[in-house]
Amino acid sequence: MAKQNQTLGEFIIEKQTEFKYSSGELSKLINAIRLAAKVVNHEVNKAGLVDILGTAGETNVQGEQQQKLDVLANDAFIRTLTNREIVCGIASEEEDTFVKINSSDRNNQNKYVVLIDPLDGSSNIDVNVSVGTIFSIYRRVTPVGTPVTEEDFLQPGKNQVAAGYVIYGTSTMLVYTTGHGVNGFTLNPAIGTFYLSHPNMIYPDNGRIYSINEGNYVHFPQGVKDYIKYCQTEEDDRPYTSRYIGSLVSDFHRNMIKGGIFIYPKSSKATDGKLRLLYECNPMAFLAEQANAKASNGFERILDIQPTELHQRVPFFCGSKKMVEKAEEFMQKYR
Ligand code: AHM
Ligand code: MG
Repeated sequence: MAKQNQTLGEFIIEKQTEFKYSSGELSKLINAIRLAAKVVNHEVNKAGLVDILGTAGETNVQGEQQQKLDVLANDAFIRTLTNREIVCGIASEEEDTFVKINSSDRNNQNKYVVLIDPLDGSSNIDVNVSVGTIFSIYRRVTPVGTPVTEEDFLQPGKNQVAAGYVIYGTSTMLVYTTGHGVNGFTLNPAIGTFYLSHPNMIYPDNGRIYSINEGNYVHFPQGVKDYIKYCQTEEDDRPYTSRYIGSLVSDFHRNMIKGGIFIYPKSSKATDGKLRLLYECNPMAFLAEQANAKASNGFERILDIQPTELHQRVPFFCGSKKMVEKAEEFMQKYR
C-alpha cells in the first residue's frame, strides 16, 4: 500500500535495500536523473515563451547561443550525471559515440553506465505536444577502475538494472523500474517535488487501442497490414480505437494506463524500423515487462536481442500481452 504523499526522494531511500547491489550508488544515480528531469521540465515549459525554439548554432538577440531543446536536454542530463561522478559512462541518442566519465580520483570507481534519449519526440515541441526523456541503466561488464568500452553499452536489455522515462505532458511524471514493478511520480511544479501518484503500474492484459503511423501502411510488411485490418474489423470488441501521438513516451504511457499496443514496424523504406534498440526499445521493453506487458520485434523478445552497435534500430511491438501476442500471430504467417 502506497504511503500518503510519499515523495520520490523518500521512495528511493525506502527501496534502496530492495535492490540486490544496495551500495546506494543506484539510488544516487536515480536522484541525479530526478534533478536533470526537473531542469529539462523547466526548459520544456518555457518553450514558446522564450527564444528557445531556434535552430542549434544560431545566435539570439542577446548575442547568446541558441540551443534547441533536445540539445539542451542532452547537456542537462550529461552535465548532471558527470558533475556528480556517479556513472562511468553515458551514451546518448544525441551523441555519435559514448562519453567516458573521468573521476577526480583518477580511477573511476563507478559501476554504472547510463543510456539516454534526452528528448524523445522533440519534433512535437513546436506544436505543444507531450515529449519525454527515456533512460536505461546497466552495470558495466569491464573491470571497475578501467575506462569504459563499447562493450559496457552493448548489453542485451535483460541486463538492465533500471529504466524509466519522464513525460513532459499536461503534468510532468517520472516513471521507472528497478526490476521490482513500475512506479509513477507526478511533479508538483509549485514546489518542484515528485510525489508517488501511480504505485505499481500494470498494463491491462488486453486493450482496445492500437498505435501505429498508418500513413506508412503501403510500406508495411504483410503481417502488420493484416493486423491493422484485424484491428479495424467489426467483430467481438473490435473495431479498436486508433491513437498515435508520434511521441513514444506519450503513446506508451497512455497504453499502459488504458490498455493498448504500440507498433513501429520495419517497412520497405526503413528496413529495421525507426526506433533505437538501446535508447528507446530496451528501456520501454523493461518497463513493459515489469508492468505485466510484452515487447518484441514481432518475433523475438526485445530484451534478448544482443546489440551490435550503439545506434541500432529495431522493429518494435509493445503493449498489452494479448494484443502483442495477436500481432505476433499475424507476423508469423509471413515469416
Ligand atoms: P526521435 O528520437 O527523433 O524523437 O524519434 C522517435 C519518435 C518516437 O517518439 C515516435 O514514436 C516516433 O519517432 C514517431 O515516428 P513517425 O513520425 O515516423 O511516426
Ligand atoms: Mg528518440
